[in-house]
Amino acid sequence: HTVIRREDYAPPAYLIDTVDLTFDLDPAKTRVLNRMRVRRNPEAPVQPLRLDGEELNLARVLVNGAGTSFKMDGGQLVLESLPDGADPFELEIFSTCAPAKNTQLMGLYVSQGTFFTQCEAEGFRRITYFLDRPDVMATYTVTLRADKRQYPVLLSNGNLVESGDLEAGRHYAKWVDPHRKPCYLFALVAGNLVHREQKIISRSGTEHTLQIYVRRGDLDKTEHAMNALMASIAWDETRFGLPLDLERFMIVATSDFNMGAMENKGLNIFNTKYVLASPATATDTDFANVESVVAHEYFHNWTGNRVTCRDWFQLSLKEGLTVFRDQEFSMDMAGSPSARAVKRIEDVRVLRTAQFPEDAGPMAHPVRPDQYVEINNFYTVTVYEKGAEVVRMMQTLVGREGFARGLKRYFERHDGQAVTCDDFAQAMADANPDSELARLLAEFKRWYSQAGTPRVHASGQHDAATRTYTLTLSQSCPPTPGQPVKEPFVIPVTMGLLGADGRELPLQLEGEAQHAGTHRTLVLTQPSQRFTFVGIEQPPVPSLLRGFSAPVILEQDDSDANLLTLLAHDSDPFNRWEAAQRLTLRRALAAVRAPGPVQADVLDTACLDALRSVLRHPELDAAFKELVLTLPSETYIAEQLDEVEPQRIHAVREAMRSQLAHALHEDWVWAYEQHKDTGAYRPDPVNAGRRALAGLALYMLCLAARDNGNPVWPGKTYQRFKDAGNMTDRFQALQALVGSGHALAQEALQRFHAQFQHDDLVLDKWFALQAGQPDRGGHVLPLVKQLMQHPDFHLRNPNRARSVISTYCHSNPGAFHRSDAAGYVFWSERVIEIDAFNPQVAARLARALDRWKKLAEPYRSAAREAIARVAAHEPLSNDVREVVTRALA
Ligand code: B3K
Ligand code: ZN
Repeated sequence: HTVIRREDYAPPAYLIDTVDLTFDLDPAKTRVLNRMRVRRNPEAPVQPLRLDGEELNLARVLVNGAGTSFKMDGGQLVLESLPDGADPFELEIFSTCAPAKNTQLMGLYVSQGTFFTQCEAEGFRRITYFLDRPDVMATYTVTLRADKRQYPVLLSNGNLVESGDLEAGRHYAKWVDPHRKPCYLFALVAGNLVHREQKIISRSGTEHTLQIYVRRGDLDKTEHAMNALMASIAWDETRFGLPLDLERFMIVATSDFNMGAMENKGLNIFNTKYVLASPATATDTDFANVESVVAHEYFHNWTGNRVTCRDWFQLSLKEGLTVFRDQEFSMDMAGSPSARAVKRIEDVRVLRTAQFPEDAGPMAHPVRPDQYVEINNFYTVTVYEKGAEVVRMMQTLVGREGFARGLKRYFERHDGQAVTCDDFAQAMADANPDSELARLLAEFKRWYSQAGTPRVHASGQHDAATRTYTLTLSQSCPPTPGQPVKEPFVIPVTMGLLGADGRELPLQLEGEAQHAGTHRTLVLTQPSQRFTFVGIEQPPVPSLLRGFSAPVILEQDDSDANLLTLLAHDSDPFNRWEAAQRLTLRRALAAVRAPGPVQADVLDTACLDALRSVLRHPELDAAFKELVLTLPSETYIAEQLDEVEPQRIHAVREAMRSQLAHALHEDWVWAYEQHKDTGAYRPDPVNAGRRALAGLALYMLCLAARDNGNPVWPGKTYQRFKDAGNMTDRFQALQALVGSGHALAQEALQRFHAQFQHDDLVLDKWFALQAGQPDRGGHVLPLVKQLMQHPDFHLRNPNRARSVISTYCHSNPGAFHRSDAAGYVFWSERVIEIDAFNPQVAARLARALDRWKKLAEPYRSAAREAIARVAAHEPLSNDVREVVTRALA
């Protein structure tokens, strides 16, 4: 398999100005007529035209209406004798494909009788021969022809210009997309769908039609997505002055989709999971996800579609930036500072539990990778979430207004172009010439080129005689594959200093004429730097990396007393939460490292008291309390250790949970009673936070009941499960019963299945809850195998496969890492089985053993063996091969 390198980028030999596609849709054999206006690229040397194609049957190639000679080379269609000169010529290609046989869900495929497409990154070549690369931008005219009864709705990008009946019960629709676009943004949908419609008038006074297409029966679950879409449109206009540039904007939902959603121009295609939501079937988390994914895809309309990527190495240009934008949108929607902080904490949790491990493992790559075998493997948390952090640091360095200026400059310069991450950073810097970003641009861009999570070590020294406090910050970054040595990063460290009484101190650096308030950003650029604050009477409590101002690991050996002060008083809610995480993490690590069996008293009284005061705090929001009272995850604990014993980590965390459940019993009762009623269901952050805290309380009460055999709380929980007025309350109750292993869980699970067996998305939750439950003596793996035999289990449906298999392999370390290696054997069998029909889903699953080198024996050897078994299997997709090869390297 070939390695594609960023440094090998060359402009395309030809340009395609217009594409006129005609589809005769038929699941078994779809005929595609592709007529393009093509011309030589004056910027490229003269060379043959090589068109990409995959699993196509080629019938005819005409140049300016006449037959031409061509050859095939490794799937590419090569045309050597094309007209000389700069004049455009017409290239017509006729081919067929088989959508019903397309199990990869890339290109044109059929899901439950409806045609869908997925073209990003390289799926368009599975529809027709083309220059399948993002820097070839064309305008598209698309004619769809299909049986009218089976496929009454025919959609493509842009505007509908014509439609009508044809003979033999067929009909047609013709769509014209006025915007030039790369082919990865092409889409079509044909099927029997219904839609919700909304007309809106934008600030400039133009009317737009918004539509959401779903299967009959799902229409009542589209209101939330429509509201999210309208809110996104309004937000992008207000915050960044970016209007909707389409008369018509459509979202279509499908239940067979490899990922979350796709930003095709004017015709977004979504996994049903991120469109459909009703109080009875979706949880608060689902509602929040729908809102943020709708927003994300909508924001791509500017960041991705109007300005796109020159090549796929620049993926973070659109993804990092668009994730940043959807995060900011969700924070602005959340409203209060505390609700914003909750969103920030959730995002940082994802970064730390998914991206940090990636950055420390065999798949580590820079935000802008240098090479890949299969681009689909690089739609990663690094490109997305770390990429968003890089954009966020730019905003920190230039300020909120400076950032909006930079974005404006970016569009002024690059609208309609396919550009690079350098172009984005340059526009940001040029629009803010006096900023730290402009001054340090070359060094800052190391965030794009160097992989690995930097470590920042902080130590402070108070000098009573001079009333100064000197903070020393040092940075280092471990080697990653292909990058043994790193240059220093530009690290914005937002911080404050607290007095022992919790009051914020004025921050004045040596040499400064006056203090700059109690909150500021230090910029670390060297391997080590000292910052001396003056006028500091007493040893202060440092609050560093506020709001998680950089994606780094902060090493700070400050006292428990300092952490308790921060937890009680820090004005930065992120660091307040962080203090609790560090306190409990410290104790977890001590218990994991201690010799002998895991002790029951992992948490000490001081720690429990501190957590109790947060839970009982009169002013803090419920959502925030829930986050503070949630212990660091097993994955996060594992990342802190050089050698990982998953069973022991699981046991320690369970011991801590059980301690929390017992020691705070009265407080959990109080919390449950205070927060259990949220009235008529609304998915806003305040109500969702109350439900989250009530849910955690119920879980804790069931855990305590498990140990003391008291049936009262499990009984109440079962009652709540039955009577719940919304899915959040119902599912939390079910989780509490299943998670605490109570006998009532079986009954509840059966009842839940009977009630929701016709709702795929709810069934996914039902499967996932069981596959993700805490292991008791190894019972989860046999259960997972049993679930795969369930009549409602469908391996080929990505959502369903993930709900059981990925949940078990990725999200249940205590059950997956078995000393008999049976979890790994199961994993290898599933990777191979799924790879045979859907390489993208298989490759994601293949990453569950990324961190095998950290495992203690016997896990480590068993994991290596399992990976080697996958690697040795023939045939294997490029996708899975790349993942396992890198894992074994
Ligand atoms: N751009 C798509 C992801 C496509 C993934 C292709 N393997 C969704 C998104 O990031 O918005
Ligand atoms: Zn995206």
